[in-house]
Amino acid sequence: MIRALIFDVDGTLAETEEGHRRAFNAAFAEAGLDWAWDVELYRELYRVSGGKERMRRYADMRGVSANELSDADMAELHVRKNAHYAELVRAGQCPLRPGVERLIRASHAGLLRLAISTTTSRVNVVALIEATLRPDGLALFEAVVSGEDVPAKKPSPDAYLRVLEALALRPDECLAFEDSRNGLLAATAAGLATIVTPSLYTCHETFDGAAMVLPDLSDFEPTVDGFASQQVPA
Ligand code: XBP
Ligand code: MG
Repeated sequence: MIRALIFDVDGTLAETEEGHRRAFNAAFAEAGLDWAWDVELYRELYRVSGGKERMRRYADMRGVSANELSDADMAELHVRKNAHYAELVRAGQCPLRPGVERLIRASHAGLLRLAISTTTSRVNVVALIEATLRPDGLALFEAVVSGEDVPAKKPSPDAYLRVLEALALRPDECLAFEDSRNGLLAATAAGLATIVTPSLYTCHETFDGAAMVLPDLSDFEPTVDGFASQQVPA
């Protein structure tokens, strides 16, 4: 019996990565760095989960050492980047994907429990949910596990295991929603059946092991013992 739905954030609730990419670039320019991430480069960097980790990978690619750009510098850049991201989100630049609000509200009204498992930072989760799921937003979710809450980011299952622990449910009592291969690997490693809706930065990935791959959640229905959708799988 399905008792809870667990959602990834970036790419799954909303197409956020263009917002993150633009916010990174704004923070780089503000800091006087000659770094500019275009779509092609960001697609490559996106394989690294986590904004700080992604910046460190790029610094390595450019041969910029940790002496030149310390972890504290990275953390400061990331705070600025997240501030730019919050501004974009508040300006309506990252609306929810089709079917997401309907599914969340119908499930909540139908007494399914809801949770979030993400590798993004908590401030970004809060900014997105407050801007898009008004007025109750975060109160709809019983557990929110974000990047800083776990030792390892996706594809590690840590964020999903932490959610299951918080909900005190078994994996077969929950469904996970993801948009990326790293997210799918994390959810399946935690034992969860996973619905994948590929997004802008993940549509070229492969999703072996997904319970279902759909273009979006516009007609997705959780049922007592599973789920249904009339859409042609992606
Ligand atoms: C996606 C990510 C994040 C975002 C940027 O996380 O990998 O790193 O790209 O956010 P998910 P931060 O799909 O699990 O939500 O800069 O806060 O890391
Ligand atoms: Mg995602």
